[in-house]
Amino acid sequence: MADQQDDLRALLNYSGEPTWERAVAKAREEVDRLDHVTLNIAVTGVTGAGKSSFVNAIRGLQEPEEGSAPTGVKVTTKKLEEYPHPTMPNVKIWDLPGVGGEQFKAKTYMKDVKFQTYDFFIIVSASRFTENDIMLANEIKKTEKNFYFVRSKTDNDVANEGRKRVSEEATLENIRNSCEDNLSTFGSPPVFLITSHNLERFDFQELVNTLEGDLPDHKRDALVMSLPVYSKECLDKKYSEFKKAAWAVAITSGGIAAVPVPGLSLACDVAMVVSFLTRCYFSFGLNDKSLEKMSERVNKPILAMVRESSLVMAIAEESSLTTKIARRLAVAGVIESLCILVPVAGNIAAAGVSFVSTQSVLLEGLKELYSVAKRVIEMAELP
Ligand SMILES: Nc1nc2c(ncn2[C@@H]2O[C@H](COP(=O)(O)OP(=O)(O)OP(=O)(O)O)[C@@H](O)[C@H]2O)c(=O)[nH]1
Ligand SMILES: [Mg+2]
Repeated sequence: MADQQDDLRALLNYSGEPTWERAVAKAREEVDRLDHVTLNIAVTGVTGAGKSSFVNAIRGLQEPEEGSAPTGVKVTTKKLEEYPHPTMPNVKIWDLPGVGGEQFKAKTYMKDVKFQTYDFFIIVSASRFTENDIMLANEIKKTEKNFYFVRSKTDNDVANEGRKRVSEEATLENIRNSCEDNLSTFGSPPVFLITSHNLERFDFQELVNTLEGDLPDHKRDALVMSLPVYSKECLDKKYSEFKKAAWAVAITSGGIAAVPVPGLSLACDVAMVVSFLTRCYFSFGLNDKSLEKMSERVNKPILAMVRESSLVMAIAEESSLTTKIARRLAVAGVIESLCILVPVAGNIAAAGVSFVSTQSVLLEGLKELYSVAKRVIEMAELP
């Protein structure tokens, strides 16, 4: 009885709601949002600006990987292409041709690309922003959507100037000044200097911080969860988003919201726990594909190290069948390893302790995945 009281108190506390019913309703809403929130990012700019490379970079893909946008030195993006995120299909990045081509005239551009679809626009340039870019920014402004100027290929400039013994700081300063001049008729908005080959360099984090500040809460969560892991700061943000969501998943999982049923021994509970941790696993970049890429990039055997975690291994076995199937296949093996990880999970028998216990399983599982992901970042020597 005392346990049930504690449980209820904890549940109300996490939800911030005064009653059980309202807490459960809010939890369902949060979980639903986690599953269904959409985010549509439009990337535009002149031919060769680096749009497709940027689209790939923010989806954590590299050409010629399956699902990546084709890039190259000849004109490759002629029509608008939709690229769903590889593990979060509701997050879509749209590779749009720049204004000024045969099919995309400035006057009708916004209508032609169905501007209502997008949450915001990224205008990419590899050098100066053109008249067309500025015209486009003006058109976007009229629709009250947000847009951001991104200067790509900064790595090339730093390397080229470096050969002339110009420091990185001086080069970045020069590019920034020249972009500001270039956009002076537009009130010199901020320009984010990036390289699609290494998101951890230059202003990419600044861009993400700015987007986060401008997006509504649920869209911001989708952005944070979907970005590839390129730095410890980025991983920490993801960890804190997932931690924030754990209470809602714990309430919604299985019987707690309905009739009293045994906690983790029930398939639906298990399915939700597996599904939540599988989502974290992908978001933290712990899946084989991401790790292989990382290992190759830094030339270190990261994959082998990560496989020392029994939880990661258990999820890896399930998730090879995709998250959706893992959700249905609440295989006991995964939960066994969770139980080893979290002793309390083994004791879940009564519905009365279900919330606190399920939540602690989620949080402990999450912590384990986070600590493995953090070791990956350290090993890869990312900032
Ligand atoms: N060094 C460097 N090269 C880049 C970067 N972004 C793109 N590139 C290269 O620039 C070329 C053009 O890049 P794309 O991403 O295909 O450019 P795009 O804007 O999609 O081009 P179109 O589809 O033809 O309009 C490719 O060879 C890329 O590898 C970058 O940040 N740094
Ligand atoms: Mg392209």
